[in-house]
Amino acid sequence: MYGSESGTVPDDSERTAFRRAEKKYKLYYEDTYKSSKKKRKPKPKPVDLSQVLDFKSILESYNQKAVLPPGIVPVQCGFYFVPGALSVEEQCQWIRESLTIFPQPPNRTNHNAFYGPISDLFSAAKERKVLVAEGSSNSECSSAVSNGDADRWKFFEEHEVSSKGNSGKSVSASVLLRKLRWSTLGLQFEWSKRNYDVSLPHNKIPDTLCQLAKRLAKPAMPPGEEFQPEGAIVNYFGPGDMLGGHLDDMEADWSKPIVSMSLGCKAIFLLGGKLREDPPIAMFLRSGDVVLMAGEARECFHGVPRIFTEGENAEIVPLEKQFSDEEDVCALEYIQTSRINVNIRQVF
Ligand SMILES: O=C(O)CCC(=O)C(=O)O
Repeated sequence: MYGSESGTVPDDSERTAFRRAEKKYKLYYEDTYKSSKKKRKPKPKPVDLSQVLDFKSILESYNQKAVLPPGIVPVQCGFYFVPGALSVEEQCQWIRESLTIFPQPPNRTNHNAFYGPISDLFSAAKERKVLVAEGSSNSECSSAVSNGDADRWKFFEEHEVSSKGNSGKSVSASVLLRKLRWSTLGLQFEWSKRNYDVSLPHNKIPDTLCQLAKRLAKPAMPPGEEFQPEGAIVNYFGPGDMLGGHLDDMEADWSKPIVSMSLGCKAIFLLGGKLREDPPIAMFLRSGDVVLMAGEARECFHGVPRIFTEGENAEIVPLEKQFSDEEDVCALEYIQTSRINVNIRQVF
C-alpha cells in the first residue's frame, strides 16, 4: 500500500495530506527484525506522537483548572468525542459480545466469502479446535458446522485432526479468530457493493446495544428525535492493521450520527476534511471512548492508521484486571493485542 520514501517525486501513497498522515502514524517495525536470522519479537519503530490530540488529558486538565489548555481549537462541526463514555464493566461486556455473539450467523464476517458462515468461532478457538474442509479428513464431525460454497468446513478437535493424519485443507480456530476483521449486525452491509443489502437474512441489533446507542447518540441527534439503530459494523484490529481513510456515506440521512465505540488497545484516529487533500487531525482513541459523527462530520474522511498493542502503551490495564479469571484467558490474550470498534448506524 505504501511506496518508497527515497524518491523526490511523491508517489501515489504520498499524494494527499490524508495519505501522508496515515503513513506518518502507521506501524513500522525496526529493520533489525528483518535482518536478524533468529525469530525475535518485532520491535515497533518509534513514532512522533506530539501532534496527536489527547482528549483524556484535555479533560483531566479541564476538570482540574476549569480552562482548556492553550491551542485547543474546534475540531469539526458534528463531531463529538466522549472520553471514557463506557465503564470498564461495559467495555468487558461489549468485548465479550464482539467475540462470541456478534460474529454468529446470520451476521456475516470477512470469513464468509471463503468458509461460509462459521458458528461458535470463539469457543472453538478456546477449545483449540481446527476447521477442516470436508473431504480433507474422514473422521466424524465433532461440533458446529460451516457451509461454504465450494467446500464444507467443520470444526474438529485438534487430536482428531492430527491422529487421522489430515492431509487436506485445515486452519486452526485461533488463527481464524486472529484474522477476523469485521462482522455486521442488523441490516447487513455488503462490502463489494458498498451498500446495505436488505434482502440478506439478518437479526435485529441486540436490544441492549440499541438502548446504549440511543443513549450515546442523544447529544448529536436533531431535537425531539430518537436514534434508530438499524445496522452496525464491528471492526477487529490486530497489530499492524489499519483502516484506510474513507467516508461513511451509505446511510440515507446524515443528520443522524454514527455511534462509534472503542474497545481494547489504544489507537490513533484521523479526522480529515471533505477532501483527501485536507490535512487530518490525529487523536488518541482509548478503550471506552465514544465518537459521534453527524452532519458536516459525516462528509469528512476518517480512518485508523494504527493501534498500540501490549508493551506500547496500549492502556488496557483495567481490562486486564477484569479478564483475570481462568475462564477469560482467551479473551485476555485477544484483547492484549487487539482493538475492537463497534459502530452503530441508522440506515434510513
Ligand atoms: O475504528 C474506528 O474507530 C473507526 C471505524 C470506522 O471509521 C468505520 O467503520 O467506518
